[in-house]
Parts: sequence; structure tokens; C-alpha cells
Amino acid sequence: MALWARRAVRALRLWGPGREPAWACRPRIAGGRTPISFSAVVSSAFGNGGDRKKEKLFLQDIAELIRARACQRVVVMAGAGISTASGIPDFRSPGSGFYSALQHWDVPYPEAVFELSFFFDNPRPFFSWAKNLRPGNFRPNAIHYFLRLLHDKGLLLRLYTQNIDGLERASGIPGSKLVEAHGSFASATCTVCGKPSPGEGFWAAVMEDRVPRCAACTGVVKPDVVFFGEALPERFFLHMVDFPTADLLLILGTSLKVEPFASLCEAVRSSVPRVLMNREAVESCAWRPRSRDVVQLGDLVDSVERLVALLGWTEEMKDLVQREAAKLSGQDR
Ligand code: CNA
Repeated sequence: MALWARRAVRALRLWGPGREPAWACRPRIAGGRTPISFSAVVSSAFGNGGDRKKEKLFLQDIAELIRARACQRVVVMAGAGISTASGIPDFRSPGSGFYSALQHWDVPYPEAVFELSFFFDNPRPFFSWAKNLRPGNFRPNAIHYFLRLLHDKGLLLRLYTQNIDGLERASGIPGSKLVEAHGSFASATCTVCGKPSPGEGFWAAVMEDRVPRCAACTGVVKPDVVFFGEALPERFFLHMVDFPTADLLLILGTSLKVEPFASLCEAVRSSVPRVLMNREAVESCAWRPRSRDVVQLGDLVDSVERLVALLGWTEEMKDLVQREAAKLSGQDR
């Protein structure tokens, strides 16, 4: 069997035996450090010498690996936390997250809003949430543009996003580089006859607090976002080749609570550095860390700006953000 296929099979056994116990290696919470040489960084990152389990990696090391093109097949896993700076609440942040705002609705538990059985019974809480997410309502932020810059520099192998706000596309990242694992609001389909519904009619109904209905059969129309229990888009299976061949994994703004997406973070090779940037340490990066994990806690925009500065890309980022903001403003006129 080809090497990539063997790795893909291994990637599917996401909870296979043989991983290091949590106490064997702690996550590396980034902070001040004495810089080490580039060769030491590459060596520690990819195990070309020394006892690599003892080598710590920091954000600066990751920047050096990218600058030296020792990492040029970067896979990104993104969640709602990359869009909060654009003004879109995430789900689980206490106080500001959508799940905290659900007391106005008669919802048995927060996740029910995204379950088909509840949706068929009462689609209004979902559409009330969807209203805010109509295309064009929000703009990409510095995090989206950092990912765009990774693409422009030929470093982005693929961006796997759980987000359905379309801001990755809006930032100029082409569809071929994207896996919108939980679908998007770009299209909608009748839940009864399966007919695609034209966007204008759908959004007109949602904006007027009406449940959108199919013109052909009057069934409820649902945007093509993935509800709990629904199949993920076929493109999701690209992970079987992307993750085993990645040389850096960035995990940005996600609680890693939703499967099967969350377990992808286990699917990169064990020698591949994983960088988690989030407010808090999450899931396996917290309780089953790998020796080459870098955990950068705090506000994501700050963390990304720090990485951009370490990469020496600050001016390029500013230019890109200005150019793209002007383009989007032009489209609004
Ligand atoms: P989540 O469970 O709400 O987790 C978000 C994570 O991001 C949390 O760990 C937060 O602490 C963290 N976070 C939020 N803002 C920041 C910030 N500024 N800096 C650093 N960390 C931050 O959301 P997930 O994406 O993990 O859950 C998957 C769900 C959420 C998917 O099915 C999405 O469709 C769904 N969702 C998407 C959007 C969107 O498209 N923008 C918005 C809300 C929910």
C-alpha cells in the first residue's frame, strides 16, 4: 500500500492505541525564551537529531520554520473563534456565545437548534440565528487575511473550517483551498422535495422573520449547512490525503467539541508541529498533548499579529488588509 494510503488509513483510526500518556509531555504555553538556532529548530521539529521529545517549540520556532520553508504544507483547522473579531458570536464563549443567548427561545438544550428533529418541529430559533449571518453582513478580519497571506505565499495546503459565514472565501482564499466542513449559507435546499432554492427568495423570507418555503412544494427550505447527525460534504474526505502529508497544523479559534471535525487534529504525523491559538487550551491539546505542540493562549487577533510580526509579514499584511477592505467597500457602493 502506498505511504499516503497507509497514513490515510491510520488517520481514520483517530483513537488508535499507542499514543503518549498526558503526563509524558505537556503543551508548550508560549512565552519569553532564549532564541535557538534554526538548525536546532528544524532538528527538534522533525526529529533529525537529539532527543526530540525534550525539545520545546515556541511560536518563534514555528515562524522560523515557515520562513525557512521547512514548513510549506500548512493545514489549518478553524472554528467560530476566527470570526468573533468580525462581530459574529461563537457558540460556547460564556456570556457572548450564541448558546448563552438562547434563553429567549423555547429550546430544550442549545445544540437542539442545529438538530433536524427540532428544526422540523420549530425552525424559528435557527432562522433567527441565521438572519444575522446573511452574506455580506460581516467582513473578514486580520485572521482571515493572515490565512489568505499563507495562501498567497504558496504555503496553504488546505483550510478546513467549521464556519458557515463564508468569510474565508470573502478574504480571497479560493474554493480549491477550502473545505467548508459544516457547509455554508451560499445555497439552500427544500427539505421535502430536495429542490435548490434561489438565494433571494430564501433571504427575503428570513429577513422578514418568515420560515422560507419551497416555491414548488411549500416544504421548509434549509440552508446547506450541516446539522448534527447529517453527512459532511464530500470534500471533507480530502483530509485523508491532506493531514498525513501536512508539515504544520494550525488550530485556530475552536473548542474542538464537534466530531468528526475535532479529531482531525490527531491525523497529522506525530513529528508535525501543531499550533493551537485560542482563548483556552482545548481537548487533546490540553489533556493529551504532543511534545511538539505549541499552545498560544489569548485573543486570536493578538496571537496572529504576533506570529505575523515574527514572520516579518506585518507590512504585507497591512497592504493586503487595506487593498481588500477597499475592494469590499467598492462592492458595497
Ligand atoms: P465554539 O464551540 O463556539 O468555540 C469557539 C472557540 O473559539 C472557543 O474555544 C473560544 O474560547 C474561542 N474564541 C472565540 N473568540 C476568540 C478570540 N477572539 N480569541 C481567541 N479565541 C477565541 O465554536 P467551534 O467552531 O469550535 O464549534 C463548531 C461549530 C460552531 C460549527 O459547527 C460552526 O458552524 C459553529 N459556528 C460558526 C460560526 C461562524 O460561522 N462564524 C459562528 C458560531 C458558531
